[in-house]
Amino acid sequence: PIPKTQRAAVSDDPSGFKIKEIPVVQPDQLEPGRALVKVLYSGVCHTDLHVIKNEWPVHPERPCIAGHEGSGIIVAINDATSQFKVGDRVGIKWIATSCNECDFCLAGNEPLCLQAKCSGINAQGSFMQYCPAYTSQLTRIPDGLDMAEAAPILCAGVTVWKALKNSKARAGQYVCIPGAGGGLGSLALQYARYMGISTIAIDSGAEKKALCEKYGASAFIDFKEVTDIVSAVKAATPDGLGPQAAIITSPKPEAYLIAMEYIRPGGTVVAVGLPPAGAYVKADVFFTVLHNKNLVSSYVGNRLDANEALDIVAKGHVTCPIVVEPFDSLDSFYTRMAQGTLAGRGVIDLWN
Ligand code: 8ID
Ligand code: ZN
Repeated sequence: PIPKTQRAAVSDDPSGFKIKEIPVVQPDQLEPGRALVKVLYSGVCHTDLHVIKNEWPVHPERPCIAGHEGSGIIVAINDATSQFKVGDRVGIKWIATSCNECDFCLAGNEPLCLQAKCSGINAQGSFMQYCPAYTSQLTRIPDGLDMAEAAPILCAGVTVWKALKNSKARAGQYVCIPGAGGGLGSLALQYARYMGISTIAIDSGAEKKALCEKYGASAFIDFKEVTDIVSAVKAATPDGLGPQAAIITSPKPEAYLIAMEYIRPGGTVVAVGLPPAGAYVKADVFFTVLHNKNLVSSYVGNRLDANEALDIVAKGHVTCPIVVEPFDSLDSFYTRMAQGTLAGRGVIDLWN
């Protein structure tokens, strides 16, 4: 039976959020194109922290419920044309819905759809026990994949998988990952390894160093200890010319000031981390041209990217470095993330 009320992390104003008892949308109240998803686990992305702290130029429609790395089970559905049915294991992503008919959607670039809604911004996210999710962007979770491990793949995993593809780096080459000990970064190290790409990790502290080395990083550069990071990154490649690409997964602007300098001639910097407004990428124009360097960006991924990212985890090529704690730990996860003391990805258990 579906209960009348549920626990949800509701943000009424920019001061933060409270875990409250709120009504559950009942099956007969579900709007067309929606599925009621019983959320089991939700990853805690740094994006939710930026939004909660109100430090982005995009602000949520409050009251809002954040969370965009949800894994759960469909308990009701109001969509006769959907491939999904009650009982299916599904994921809730950052892109909550898209029109799937505009030029962007048709080209597989749903994140650019003008009708797209984002979980926690203008659609309810996964920090609630029963989410009335749009069916248009639900993701199927492969059989046998642990639901807690699946959760972070819905944002962190798909994002870095797509970013690595956008980097054009190939097997045998090197990629530098600033933020390598965090949620996105620790997955990026592993997707890169799966692609046959060597990694250079940048982050800070012994715990993150150990995590990065466990995931195959060929070098770890501590950004709080090393003063000349540019030289250290270049020196970590066999010929000293620098890595083919950098996937910037750091939420701080500093990482964007040096990446164009340390990538290899012909290489590519992929902007992924989203520091507060006012951060800039620094690129010396003369050497950007003479060394033919590229700057691209990567914004989550499409439905196929999500399926691929999950499939790679389901097959055991990537493991999700999760720290699972009860729903009440959400605030504490934010604190640890803000302090930079959380290695891997925090995941909340909505039912504990
Ligand atoms: O689609 C996208 N582009 C997308 C998708 C999902 C998330 C972008 N993001 C953005 C988030 O909004 C956030 O800005 O990616 C960034 C990283 O998200 P995350 O992985 O969820 O954050 P985290 O788990 O806190 O990890 C960040 C790591 O960066 C390190 C920290 O120590 C932490 O381990 N770090 C910091 I803070 N400053 C650094 C620096 N200067 C740094 N690492 C290297 N250099
Ligand atoms: Zn995210």
